[in-house]
Amino acid sequence: MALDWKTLEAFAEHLENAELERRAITKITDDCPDLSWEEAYAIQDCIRARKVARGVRITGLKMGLTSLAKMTQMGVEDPIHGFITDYGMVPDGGEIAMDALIHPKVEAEVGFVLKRPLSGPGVDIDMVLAATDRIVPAVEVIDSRYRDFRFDLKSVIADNTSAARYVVGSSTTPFAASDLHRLNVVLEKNGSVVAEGVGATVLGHPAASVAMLANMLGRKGEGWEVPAEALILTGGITEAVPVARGDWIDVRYKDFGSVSLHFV
Ligand code: OOG
Ligand code: MG
Repeated sequence: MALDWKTLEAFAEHLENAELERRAITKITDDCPDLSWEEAYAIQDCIRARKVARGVRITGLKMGLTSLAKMTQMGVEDPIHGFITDYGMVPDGGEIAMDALIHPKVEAEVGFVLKRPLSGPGVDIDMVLAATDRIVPAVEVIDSRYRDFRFDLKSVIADNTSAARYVVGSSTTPFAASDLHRLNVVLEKNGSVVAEGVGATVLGHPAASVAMLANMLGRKGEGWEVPAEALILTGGITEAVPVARGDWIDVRYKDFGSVSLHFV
């Protein structure tokens, strides 16, 4: 790595302050055009360490940009991963304060909880399904710290993949994890359908996203794995939909469950 720890830490502080002070900033690669993938993830790891040092609990991991719709929307080509926190968790039907966010968007996702950890290389869909404890309908609220959500892949990795809030829904019907590629999802804003999608949009099958995460973490090195008992968000099935104060979001997952939230 060309950048020393002091510089990486300074970028992490800059990005985390933007989150905490709800301030949009210019992308990291404007200041540092030669940033490497390793350095981008190292900045994300610094942000994580800063939060953990203040007592924040890491509740899970997330994949991002796993669907063609999202890759096209953001103009990027590869999936990325980040982490989610205890303070990001909002109960189903709960309120999300606009005051604490910059320019939030919502996306329908599927969450996995594993019963045993997985680490690559060589993890495939079948291994993920065999290690799955349960699946849950979930909505992610992303909130890029970059002005107008304008970033490149390395900048968004450093910014913990725009992670902000998430809601886990109630599952009304036991849905087979192996059938998730057939899951139909409808996202409504204030009673009107604004986005629709099917599970296969996520790398062909949402379990493939968990497999890819395990393989990416395996490459990262010793001790990195998809943990058991944590929530793993597999990436947006729908494109991300901007929200404003007063909006009600309802996401219906056919034969699976639903999630609702209110922006106040
Ligand atoms: C990056 C985060 C993408 C997803 O599910 O695709 C993401 C962004 O679009 O700001 O969370
Ligand atoms: Mg997401």
